[in-house]
Parts: sequence; C-alpha cells; structure tokens
Amino acid sequence: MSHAHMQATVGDITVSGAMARFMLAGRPGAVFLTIENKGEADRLIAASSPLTDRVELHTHLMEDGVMKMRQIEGIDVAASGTTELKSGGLHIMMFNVDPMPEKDSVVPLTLTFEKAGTLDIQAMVIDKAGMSH
Ligand SMILES: [Cu+2]
Repeated sequence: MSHAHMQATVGDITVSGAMARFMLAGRPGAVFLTIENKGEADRLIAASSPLTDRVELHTHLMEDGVMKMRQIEGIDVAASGTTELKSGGLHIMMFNVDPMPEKDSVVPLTLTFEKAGTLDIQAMVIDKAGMSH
C-alpha cells in the first residue's frame, strides 16, 4: 500500500496526505494534512488519538518578531475549498506521546468536523527532514 496516497472521506470532506513529525522524545509531535471540501463551509473542531489524551489544533503566528504556536478553537474549511495543515502554519499537535513513534509507522487520529462529523485517519510518521523515504 502506498502511504503517500492515504485518504479518507466523510460526507463532503476528504482528508489526504496526513503526516506526523516527532522531533525529539518527550516533545510534542505535529500532524500535517490536506482537507478538501466539496460542500458547504465546514470547520475542523477537534482531533483525538488513542496514543494520547492531549491533542490540540494549533496555528503559528508572529509575536514580537518571534514565531509562536497558539492553540485555536477550530480550523475553517471554506465551501468547495481546500485547507492545508503544513509546517510553519496550521497543524495538529500531539502531546505526551510516549514512546515516540518510529519513522514510517502510522499514528491513528480521529478528526471531528462541525458538519461532516467524525473521520478516522492514519498519519504516516516522517523524519525530521520531512521526508518519508
Ligand atoms: Cu503546535
């Protein structure tokens, strides 16, 4: 199975290309993915995982010239739009994942969308360089 093309759909929402990056043992990991919406405007309002009880939706913003991460209540997906969670931008943050997942293993997550409902996905664990091979 080609992990580069993993995707999952619920209602009008399709999530693809989910990747998880854990930099250091004991540090939170970040999850990146693409959300495509074929319907009305929707919103990702929660993420969870059996690996930890603390998963947050995050964004990056510049504060006093320093890039900081901030927890946010939701991630909007425009009607017939695409929202990308990527390095340096919107992402899902997983805390307290112990042991740190191995490269090329899979991290299970459940995403909850306001309208489309819940969607189970699998994020492929990539290495620090952002490459999965
Ligand atoms: Cu974060």
